Amino acid sequence: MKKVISTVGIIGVSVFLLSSISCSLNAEENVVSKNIVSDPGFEQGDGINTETWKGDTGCRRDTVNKHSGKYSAEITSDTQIEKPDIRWWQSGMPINEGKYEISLWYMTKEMTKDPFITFYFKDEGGKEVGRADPPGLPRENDGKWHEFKYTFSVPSSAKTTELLLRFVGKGTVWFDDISLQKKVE
Ligand SMILES: [Ca+2]
Repeated sequence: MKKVISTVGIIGVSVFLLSSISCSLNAEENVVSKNIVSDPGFEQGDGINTETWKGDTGCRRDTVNKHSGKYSAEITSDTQIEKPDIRWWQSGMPINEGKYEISLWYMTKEMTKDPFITFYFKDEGGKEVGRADPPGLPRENDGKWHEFKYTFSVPSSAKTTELLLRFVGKGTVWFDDISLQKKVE
């Protein structure tokens, strides 16, 4: 009797382990790479120009309104901005051919135009070989954090990408917790 129970026990444990393995494989099916954004939560340094992020005049790290950690990336203007726009940007993120998904958190207050983001793709020599222009981030102007997600394709000649977080119009936008990961086809 003891032997029967232990055999049943072993089979039960094996089935449980096999089903956990298949669950974790399914969970990782869509997103395979690690986040390629450095300092994705704007936590390193307190200025607008660090080794990872650069910012134009009008950018700052905010300690009051943030999605997580100590800081977020704020862009604000009390006059109407058209061209050039105001940008936070990060260059040199390693990338290769395939589909990528960006996810970021943003908050808007009194914005007159939707903030937006742009990707530039560059080859080994740093020459631009393409770009992706996701739709604008809907300006909710409700002082609450919203998640924005977008999937795009990267051309075969691209080796790095530059991400720009862009501001036009008037008001304030905050960005935080940015993730950029490769997806399985
Ligand atoms: Ca943060």
